[in-house]
Amino acid sequence: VKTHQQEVALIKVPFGLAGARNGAELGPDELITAGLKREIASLGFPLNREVRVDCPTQSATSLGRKTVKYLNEVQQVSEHVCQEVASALEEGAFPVVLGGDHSVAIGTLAGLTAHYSNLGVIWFDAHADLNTEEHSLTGNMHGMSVAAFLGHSAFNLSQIRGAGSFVNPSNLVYIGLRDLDEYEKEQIRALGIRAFTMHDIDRMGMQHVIDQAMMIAGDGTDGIHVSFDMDCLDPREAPGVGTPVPGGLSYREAHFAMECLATSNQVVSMELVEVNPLLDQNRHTARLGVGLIASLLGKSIL
Ligand code: 6HN
Ligand code: MN
Ligand code: MN
Ligand code: MN
Repeated sequence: VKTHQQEVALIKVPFGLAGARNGAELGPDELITAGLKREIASLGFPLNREVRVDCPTQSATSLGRKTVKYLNEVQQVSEHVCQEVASALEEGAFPVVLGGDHSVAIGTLAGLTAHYSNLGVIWFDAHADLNTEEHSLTGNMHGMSVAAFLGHSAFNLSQIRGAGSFVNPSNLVYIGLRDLDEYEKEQIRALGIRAFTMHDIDRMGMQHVIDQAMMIAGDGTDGIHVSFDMDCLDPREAPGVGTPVPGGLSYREAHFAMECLATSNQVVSMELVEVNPLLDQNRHTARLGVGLIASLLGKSIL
C-alpha cells in the first residue's frame, strides 16, 4: 500500500428532495457504515475533514413552480456544498462528495469552478441530467445538474454565491448513457457533447472509452472531476438507486474505469451519488460504491 501525501476531504450531503424517490438522503451514512473511512485510511490518505452539510429533509416548504420542485432547497444546499468544496481545495485536499441525489453536483461544480477555471468533467450516469426547468418532464432537479453547470438552465452556477464560471461543454464527457429525454438528445447533438452510451461501451470496450474520456476531459483543463451516479451500473449490480435502468455497466467495467482514472493523475475530485438504502439489498450498492471510490483513489488488485 502506497502512502499518499494528499488529504481527502469527505463531504457528506444527505439531500434527497431533488430525486425521484425517498431514500437518497440516507446515502452518505450508508457509505460510511459500509466502510468508506476504513478504506480511505488503509489506502494511506489522511482525512482533511469530514463534514456533513445541513440539508432540508422534508417537503414542508413550497414546491416552487410546478415544474421545478424544491428549487429553494437545492439552492441552499448548493451554496453550502460550494463552500465546503472550495475550502477543501484551498487546503490542497481531494474532495470526495457523498450524495444525496445528483443535484448535489451543482454545489460540487460551483466549488470546483471557483478553484479551477478550466475544469473537465466525466459524468458516469444512465441519464444525461441535462434538462432545464422548461424541458424537464418530472420537475426533479437531479435531472438538471449538468444544465446548471453548463449555464443552460435558469437556475445555474451564476446564482450560487462563490461559484466560478460555467464548464466548457467540450470538456464534458458522458459514460454509461441509456435513458435520455428527447430534449437531452437534441442538446447533446447541438452542443457536440462527447457521449459514450452503453452502445459505445459494448462496441469499443471500456478501455478505449475511458482513454478517450480522459483525453477529452483533460484537454487543456486544470483537472478532471468525476461525477459518479450509481445508476450508471446495471441494476443487478446496484439495485439501490432511485431511477434504475436495465443494461448498465458491469462490476468490472466500473472498477476498471476507476482504476484507469486513478493511474492518470488527472482527477482532482469525485462525487458518488444516488445510493438509496431503502431500495438496496444487503447494503450491496453502498459496498460497491465504497469499492469504486477506493479504486479511484488508487486501490489496485495486486
Ligand atoms: N439522475 N431524465 C429524467 C428526469 O427526471 O429528468 C431522469 C433523471 C435522473 C437523474 O438519475 O440523477
Ligand atoms: Mn495537504
Ligand atoms: Mn444522475
Ligand atoms: Mn442517473
